[in-house]
Amino acid sequence: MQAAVEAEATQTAHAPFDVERIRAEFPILTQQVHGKPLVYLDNAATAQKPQVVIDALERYYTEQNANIHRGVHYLSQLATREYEDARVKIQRFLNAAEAHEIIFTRGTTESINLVALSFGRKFVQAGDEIIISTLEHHSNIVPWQMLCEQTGATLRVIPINDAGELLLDEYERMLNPKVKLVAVAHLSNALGTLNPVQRIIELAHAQDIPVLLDGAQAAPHIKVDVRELDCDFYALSGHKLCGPTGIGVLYGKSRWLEAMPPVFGGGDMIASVTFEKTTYNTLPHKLEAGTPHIEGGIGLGVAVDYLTGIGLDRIAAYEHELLEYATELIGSIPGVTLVGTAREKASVLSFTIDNIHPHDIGTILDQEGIAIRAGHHCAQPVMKRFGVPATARASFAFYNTKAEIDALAVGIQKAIEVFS
Ligand code: C6P
Repeated sequence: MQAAVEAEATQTAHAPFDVERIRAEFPILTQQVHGKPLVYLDNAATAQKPQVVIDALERYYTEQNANIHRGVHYLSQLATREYEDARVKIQRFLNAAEAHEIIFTRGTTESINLVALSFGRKFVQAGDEIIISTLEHHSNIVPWQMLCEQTGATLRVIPINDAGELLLDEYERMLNPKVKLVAVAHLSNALGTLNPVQRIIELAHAQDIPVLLDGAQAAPHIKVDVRELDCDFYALSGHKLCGPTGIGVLYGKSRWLEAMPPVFGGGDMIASVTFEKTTYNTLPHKLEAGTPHIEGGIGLGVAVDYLTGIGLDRIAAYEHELLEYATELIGSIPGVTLVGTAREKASVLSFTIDNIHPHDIGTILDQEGIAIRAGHHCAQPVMKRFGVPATARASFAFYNTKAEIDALAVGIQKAIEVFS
């Protein structure tokens, strides 16, 4: 099956990118909203689902539903196999060395909290330091703040320039033996900055400091190879990868995951339990207590195979074209200011318009059937850095088109007219 997925990817690698064919695989995209064709440009919040993923969920409940890792009966074994096969699909998607390095979680937020609670409990103490950056989503700020409050460690923040790029020299100066972890976004959700994560990791590893990448935004848009990156942890959310909600992944190198204590106790994570002493299961189960999101894991496996079938490199190239087109078109509308103009960007166009609150922009665009996000994007420190309370954010996926970006430009002009 995997060979078939990879063979298809190789075959399609040189074919033209047929966006209409791809769009036909996403039933939701044919909808009308407020009497207008839906233009879905809120992909950084969550991606739409192709029919194959929807079918997998239906198939699970009509043909496979059972609890896993517990039953000797047919359905339990079937569901277990499907779930564990999905883990292997995700292992391949990220090029992890071992399937047990893929821990299923509820999403990026839980993945990062798991590292903060488990790695943090074991390896972080008073006087230590954790490094994050100004760009982070609250999910990669608050867990570390909580850890620092509990342990007496200090949170240090890499500054950014006016384009929204990390100041690497400052980062290099911040590294020292007290730093126990560097945790940064691979791709910023608020600005679209693609961070130089390879360099960030090299610099940290030169001082034996592990690195966690928040891959919530990057994983759907660029090929992620955790072994090539050599990151220690990688967190992602299934729902942003065309998979179901409520499922995500923490990738961790075996040596860290083996050393980390479980955070949640319960079924599946134990080897044996007596009232005197409990011993824990092996990876990945040690870190996955209780009945998991079985159909979510299976659906995510189907989703990553679907993306591999199209080819992440082709997705990245096509989306790059869309972003360049949108940057040029929207950025040249008088009154529009782009927020986040890094040299390396992907998928996200954040902007403000003179004298119009981003929520009003979002509401007017919604009347045109156009879905964008308006607000602080769960990244309030980024907004503060740019001196704005909020931005409007259009975020692109491989099923979007230039015609949809044209519709966005027309909608923005309309908003400007309404408020002028
Ligand atoms: N950003 C956005 O609209 P969860 O909610 O756990 O699936 O993902 C959290 C998260 C973590 N890191 C980054 C970089 C993110 O972008 C997100 C989710 C969405 O930008 C919803 S706030």
